[in-house]
Amino acid sequence: MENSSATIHQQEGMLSYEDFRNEVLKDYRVMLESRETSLLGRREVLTGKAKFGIFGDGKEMAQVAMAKFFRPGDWRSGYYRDQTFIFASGIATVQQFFAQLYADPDSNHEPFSSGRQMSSHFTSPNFDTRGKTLPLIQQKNVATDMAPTAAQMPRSLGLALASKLFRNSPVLKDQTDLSDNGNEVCFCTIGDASTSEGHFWETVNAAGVLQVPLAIFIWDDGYGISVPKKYQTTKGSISAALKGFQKRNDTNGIDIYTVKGWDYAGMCEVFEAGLDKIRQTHIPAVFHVEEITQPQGHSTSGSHERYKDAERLQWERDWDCIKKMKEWILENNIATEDELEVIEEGAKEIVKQSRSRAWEEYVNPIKEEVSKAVDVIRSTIVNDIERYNELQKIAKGLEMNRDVLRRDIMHALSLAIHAAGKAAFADDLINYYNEQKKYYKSVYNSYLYNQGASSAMRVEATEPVFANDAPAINGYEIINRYFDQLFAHNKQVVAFGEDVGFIGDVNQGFAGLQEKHGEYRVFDTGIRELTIMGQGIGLALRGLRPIAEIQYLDYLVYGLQPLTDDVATLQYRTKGVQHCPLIVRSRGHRLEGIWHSGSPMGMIINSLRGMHVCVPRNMVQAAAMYNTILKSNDPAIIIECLNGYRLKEKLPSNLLEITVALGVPEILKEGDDITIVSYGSTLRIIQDAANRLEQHQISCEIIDVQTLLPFDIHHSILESLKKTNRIVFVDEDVPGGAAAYMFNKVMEEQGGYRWLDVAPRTITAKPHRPAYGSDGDYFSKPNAEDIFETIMEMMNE
Ligand SMILES: Cc1ncc(C[n+]2csc(CCOP(=O)(O)OP(=O)(O)O)c2C)c(N)n1
Ligand SMILES: [Mg+2]
Repeated sequence: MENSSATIHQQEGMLSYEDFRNEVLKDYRVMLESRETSLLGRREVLTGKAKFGIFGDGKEMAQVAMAKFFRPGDWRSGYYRDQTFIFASGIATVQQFFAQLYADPDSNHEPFSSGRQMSSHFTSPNFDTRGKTLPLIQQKNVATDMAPTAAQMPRSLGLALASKLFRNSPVLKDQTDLSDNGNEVCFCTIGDASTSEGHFWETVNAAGVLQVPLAIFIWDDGYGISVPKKYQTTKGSISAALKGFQKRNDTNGIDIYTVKGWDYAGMCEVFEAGLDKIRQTHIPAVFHVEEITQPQGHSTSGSHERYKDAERLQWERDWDCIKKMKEWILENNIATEDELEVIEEGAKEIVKQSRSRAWEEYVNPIKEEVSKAVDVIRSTIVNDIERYNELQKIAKGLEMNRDVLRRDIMHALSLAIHAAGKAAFADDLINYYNEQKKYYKSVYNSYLYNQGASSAMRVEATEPVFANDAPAINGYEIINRYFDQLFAHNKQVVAFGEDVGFIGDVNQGFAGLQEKHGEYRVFDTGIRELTIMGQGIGLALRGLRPIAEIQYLDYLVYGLQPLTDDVATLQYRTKGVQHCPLIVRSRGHRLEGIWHSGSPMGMIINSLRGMHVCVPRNMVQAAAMYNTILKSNDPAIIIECLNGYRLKEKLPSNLLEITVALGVPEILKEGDDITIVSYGSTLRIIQDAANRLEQHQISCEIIDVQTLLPFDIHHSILESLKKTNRIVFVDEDVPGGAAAYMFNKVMEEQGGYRWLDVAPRTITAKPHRPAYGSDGDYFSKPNAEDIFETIMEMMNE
C-alpha cells in the first residue's frame, strides 16, 4: 500500500500534487454522498415515503475509479447498482435520485423515466424532439436501465459493435456527431450472480469473436440476493471460469483483469490501462472486481442477516470500501482526519438537503391537487342534507389523509359523484373528475409508442407504380432489388444475422449485397438470436438503422427477451426520452414442420406492445413497410411469408418510395355477403376459398390488415361489417391467438357486435405445432375447405 499514492500520482501523469489530492478528495466525497443516499434512501422506504429501494452501497470505490475514464461519446449499459458511477459522471444528481425513489412523475424532477422506473434506473436522450440524433459524441450516454438480471448484456454488444462499424465502414466516416473514429467504449456492469445467465456467456463469446470495445465490470459481492457464488459460478470465480476466452497473441478473445473493490489505487491503475487498450485496439475486456461488500443487503425487501453469517458480516464491515478509502488517504497523508471529517459532514448535509428538496417537489403538486379536489367536492351543491353531509365527510377524509396519493383523489372524487346523485349541480365535480382522469392518463399511460415528430404513424401511404412492361419476378428478387437500392440510398442501414452476409440470407434477399456494399454493412453472425437482437438494439441506440434478422420466426423465442423487456418498453419507460429504431426481420407462417412453420402471432403481439408488428403478404408490401419504418424512429418487426419468396410479383418502378400507412387495412377484394379478415400467407388460401364460394353466389370481401400493431386505426373493418353483417377472422396462429385479438378489436373496440346477423367466427391453425409435409401442413393449418365450409355454414344460419 505504501507506494500506492506515488503510483496513482504518476499514472495521473500531468497532474500536480494539488490536482491529484483534489481528485482523490472529490472521489471520497462522491463516495460518501452516494453512501449517504443509500442509507437515507433505505430509510425513506422503511418509513413508507417510497415503495421499494435498491442501492449501490459497497460498490462506491470501484465506480468512482471507473467513472474517471468514462468519456463523452462512451456508453454505459449497466444495472441497478451504479448510482455512484452515475453521480461521479455528472449524469444524475442526488436530488434526481430521490425524485425517482419517490416515483415523482414530473420529468423536470426525474428526467430518466418520469417516475415510471424504480430507483437507480438512469437514461440519457439520444434523439432530439424533431427525431434527429443528438450529437452523441459530446455527451456521456446511458442506455436506460432494466431490472431483469443480465438484460443489459445483449445490447452492450451492439453499443460496442457500433464503434467498430464507425471505425471501419467507409460510408460512416463522415458521421462525426455520432462517433470519433470508433473510439467509444461501452461500459457494461453486471453483478457476480447474474453472470450465471446465458445472456452473459453469449455476449462474452460474441464480443471475443467480433473484437469490439466492450468493457464488462463485474461487481462481485459474493451473492445474488441470498444465493452465494458457490451455487452460481464454476470454480466460484467468474474470472477463473472465463480463462478459456483469454486472448493470446495469435487468437481473438478477451482480456481479463482482476482487482479488489477496496483498492482505490489498484483499480485506478488497472482501469486506466485496460480502458486505454480497449479504446485503441477494440479488444474487449472483463474487469472482475472482487471483494465488494453490500452493507445494507440486497434491497429494501429483506435483511441480509438471514443469509450471511456473523463472520461474513464482520468481514463486510472491515473491508467496506469507504473505510478503506479513508485509511488509504490517511496512510498516504493526503488529508488529515479533521479535513476528512469536514468532507463527511458536508456529504451528509448535501444528501439531506437533496432528499428534502426532492420530497417537497414531489408532494407539493399532490397537495395542490388534493386541495383543489377538496374544494370541488365541498362546493358541490346538493338539496339534501344527507347528501351534503356525505360530501363533507368525503372531502374531510381526503383532506385528513396524511399519506395521500393521487389514487386517493380519484377515489374521493368518484365517491363524491355518486354521493351527490343525479339531481345535484354536480357538473363541476364530474368535469373535474374527467379532467383529472385525462391528466393522469397523460402522466401514467402515455408514450407506449413514440408520440413525437418521428413517429411511424405520421407516414402516409405511397402506392407502387408499375410500368407497362413491369416484369413479374420472384418475390426474393423483389426484396433483393429493394435492399440493394436501400443500401445505396441510406448509409445508416446495416443488415446482419445468420447466413445474411456471405450467401445473402437463406432466401437470397441480400444475395450479392455484401460484395457490393461491403462487409460492414451486410454481415454474418454466429447462431445467437439473443445477441443478434442485442446487436440491433445497441446499433439503433447509437444512431444507425439496423435490420437484425431472425432466420425463422420459430426462433424468435430465443431473441424475444430483449425485444419484450428492452425495445418494446423503451419509449414508455423513458417517457419518450430514448429511441431504438430497430427493425427485426424474420420470415414465417407456413412451410415445413414443427420448427419451420410457426406463426406465433399472439405471443408476438402480446409481448411486443410498444413495437410495430408488420405482416406483409408479399415482398412489395414488405418493401413498403421497411420504407415506412425507416422514415421514423420506431422499432418494428417485419414478418415476411416463407412461401412468398418464389411467387411471382410485378416489380414496381418506385421501390424506394412506396410506403404503407400503419394500421390501415387494405381491401383485396370487395364483396357483399361476408367480411374475411386476415394477413400474410393465409390470404392466398382465402382467395382460393373465395373463388369457390363465388360459384355458390357468395360474395366475399377480403381484408388484409397489413399490421397487427397498430390494428385498423380508422375502424375500416367495421365499415365492411356494416355492409356484410357477417365476419370471420382467419390466421395461422393457435386458437385464441392473433385471430382472437382481431376479433376482440372489431367486436369490442369497434363495437362490431351491433352489426352481426350471425355469430362471428375465428378460423385458426390447430393448437399443436404443424406436422411435417404438405399433408401435415394441410391438416394443421387452416385450409381452403375449412374456410369454405365455415362460411357456407354461416350463410345458412
Ligand atoms: C431475470 C431475472 N431473474 C431474477 C431476478 C430477481 N433478482 C433481482 S437481483 C437478483 C440477484 C442479482 O445478483 P447479482 O447479479 O450478484 O447482483 P447484485 O444484486 O448482487 O449486485 C435477482 C435474483 C431478476 N431481476 N431478473
Ligand atoms: Mg452479487
